[in-house]
Amino acid sequence: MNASTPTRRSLIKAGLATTGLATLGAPLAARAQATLTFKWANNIPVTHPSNIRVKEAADAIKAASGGKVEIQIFPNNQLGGDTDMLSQVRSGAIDIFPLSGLILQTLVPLAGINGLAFAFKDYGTVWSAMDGELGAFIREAIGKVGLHTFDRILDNGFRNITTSTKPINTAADLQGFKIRVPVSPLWTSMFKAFGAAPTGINFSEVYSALQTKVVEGQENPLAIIEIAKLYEVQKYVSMTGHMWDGQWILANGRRWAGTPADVQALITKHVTDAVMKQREDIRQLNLGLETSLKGKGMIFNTPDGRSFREALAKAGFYAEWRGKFGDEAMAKLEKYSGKLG
Ligand code: X2X
Repeated sequence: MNASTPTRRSLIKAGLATTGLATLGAPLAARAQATLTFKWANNIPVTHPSNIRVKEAADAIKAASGGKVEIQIFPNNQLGGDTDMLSQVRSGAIDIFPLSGLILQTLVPLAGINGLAFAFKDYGTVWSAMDGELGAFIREAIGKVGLHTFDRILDNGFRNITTSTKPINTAADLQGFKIRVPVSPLWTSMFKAFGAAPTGINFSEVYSALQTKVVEGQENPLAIIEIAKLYEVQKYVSMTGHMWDGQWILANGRRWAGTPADVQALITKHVTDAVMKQREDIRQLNLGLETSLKGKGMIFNTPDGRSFREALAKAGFYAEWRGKFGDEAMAKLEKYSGKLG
């Protein structure tokens, strides 16, 4: 990691040298500028639409810049688990890193707000909120900790509970249940409120934690259950749809600020295109995932959401988080979700 520091510094210098007015509007490829390399890292397998579309974006950016702008992708936790990658994107060891808002919550408390249980009834509402006022409000908070956020958030999906032992039909089935949750205050709080025994584990360790039965279950969107092969170590899928989760694409703030405006524009354009295609890919995938996972031996059930909402309300979950997020933020969320709790 250290060996790359001088390179990055000189790249930033090279970048700054081209930000002068004289170069504005000059075609990228024609410029005598050093190659700008960006390290993009994430936590999911290379076959996930997030990685497929970002690879396409990287190829398009490279072609459009005549090879001068290169995005190197490190998928599947190659550079560490989420908690570690978050430190790396802050320090500049990683340049760009998509991360769940709920995990980012350890740094930006507000970024977890979209994960409040049962806030969104469908994707229409999710995109209105996240591409609208709620998303803008969250991005503003992220900007304050020295991270740049691209406007459009990647879809991860509505999350469902899987287990190796039993289907979850009502909140009572979660009593004492050993479940993995991502490392995030909201996630831990939610499953404690259900009466479960949650453990915060980075995704890099989830497969082995399930395999060795350190935990009995976990929760994730169907696309992740399929692509990360969690069906090999889990039997039941309970379609709780208890929250929607997405990944903000974060960039190191200094690196981004030191990137010439036209390179920023080029990257932003292709990253935005990639996100919109990724969302559509997940939509398409979702049409066939239940059938596909059933074919791999998973057993599905669709619980009534009522007992889960009641358990949360009774445990004071909504009241607690309303207090933490504050009235202004809750008003922005509830504009889309309706009154919660
Ligand atoms: O860690 C998870 O469960 C995952 C893959 O869904 C996230 O990125 C939050």
